[in-house]
Amino acid sequence: MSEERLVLCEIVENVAVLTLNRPEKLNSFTRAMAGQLREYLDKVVPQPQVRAVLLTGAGRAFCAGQDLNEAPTEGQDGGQPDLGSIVRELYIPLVTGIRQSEKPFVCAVNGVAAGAGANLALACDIVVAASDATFVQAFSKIGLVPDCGGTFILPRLIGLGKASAITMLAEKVSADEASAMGMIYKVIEKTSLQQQAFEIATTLAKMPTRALGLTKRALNLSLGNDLSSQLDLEAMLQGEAGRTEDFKEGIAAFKEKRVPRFQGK
Ligand code: T3D
Repeated sequence: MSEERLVLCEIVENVAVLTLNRPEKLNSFTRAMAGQLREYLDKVVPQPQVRAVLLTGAGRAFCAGQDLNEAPTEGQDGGQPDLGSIVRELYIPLVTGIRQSEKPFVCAVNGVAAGAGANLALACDIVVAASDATFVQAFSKIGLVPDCGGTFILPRLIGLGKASAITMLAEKVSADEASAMGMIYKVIEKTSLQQQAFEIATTLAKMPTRALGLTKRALNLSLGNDLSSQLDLEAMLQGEAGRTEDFKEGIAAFKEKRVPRFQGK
């Protein structure tokens, strides 16, 4: 990993706190920054001590998407650029890393989230935003299409009509509007965003991690399943959850009328 810490990572109370850290460029993604985030997703998040992840940004923005100074307008041979290969190499691993991780991800959107930055936030399981944060599907303004799963998740979160409008018009959507249309979980007063987002993450980190992971798997697969397949999947996952230590602890705590002490096993 390079010397410059473009993404900060610390583990606090079983929460991996990942902070995008190029505040002077609104945490826009360079190749190096995407690489560092990917390394944390691959190497830190799977560690057993990590039972939840909090993703946020340093400074006044969450993330302004691709660093446009690094976006090629021509190929290495002077021909056409291949943005598809950049998306495959840099961004697809980040979104799949978040969605396929069986750890819960909280995103604290601390300011503007634009382009790939907006859709990376929406790939997280629980998205909270500061009262002055905004979401911009900025792609159409520069002649591009939404990536990072925006065309997948947005119609599912807010419906085709609103998804069409915000991706085509590329207008700023306020945190309140995003919450009202179901794009995010909730809006939090700016001054308490980080504390409240961390509280959500630590709450998740104390819960039965395996059950949360299996819940995430079920929700992911529901997006492509019919009811019958989903009911079968739930039965299969319930079987798996029922074999965890945390299930035994949950039942014991219920019977003993005490707070459960889940170990994430
Ligand atoms: O390789 C590929 O290109 C394919 C992958 C594409 C994925 C994508 O994410 S495409 C979408 C890329 N993102 C954008 O188009 C957003 C561009 N930025 C903006 O529209 C605005 O900056 C914001 C709406 C995000 C915020 O506006 P505002 O007024 O709050 O801030 P600002 O003054 O525009 O920006 C502050 C600084 O950040 C400024 O630098 P300076 O002049 O102070 O030195 C600005 O240039 C810089 N900055 C903002 N966004 C980016 C950026 N620098 C590089 N890349 C950016 N994306």
